[in-house]
Amino acid sequence: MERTLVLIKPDAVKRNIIGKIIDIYEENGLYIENLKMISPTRRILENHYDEHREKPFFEELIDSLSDKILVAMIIKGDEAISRVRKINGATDPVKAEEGTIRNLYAKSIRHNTVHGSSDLESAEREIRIWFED
Ligand code: IDP
Ligand code: MG
Repeated sequence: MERTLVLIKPDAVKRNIIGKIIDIYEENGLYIENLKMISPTRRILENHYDEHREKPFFEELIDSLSDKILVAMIIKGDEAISRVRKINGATDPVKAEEGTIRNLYAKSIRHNTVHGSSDLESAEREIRIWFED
């Protein structure tokens, strides 16, 4: 069993579709191991998105998420990391495959509804940030 960190971003919380999103993971045989709602500080978000510090969209990304309610979850299952990424779809919803969460629900590349860890090292790091710090 593998564990990954998933965020249901504020754009989805605001639109009242938390349940629809969680249902998609569960229908795909993945399990919610832990779940909480949280308004993250800039410090948490800057740590979470550390790899993007030099990107032009970094400040706006942090601003768009800080102090807004989102859902943080640990999702587990066989190959949970890559399966969640596939279920989420491409970062840019225009490029997201049909039936993926971002294809169904995301409004833009920035407000793209969900986050899923990209690999094992990131998953462990992100689970620590959101659930163990
Ligand atoms: P990912 O969420 O699919 O792993 P990343 O490239 O790691 O995508 O980017 C992290 C987050 O930063 C994205 O989910 C999205 O919210 C935002 N983002 C990525 N690229 C852009 C962009 O070109 N403009 C604005 N926001 C972006
Ligand atoms: Mg990423």
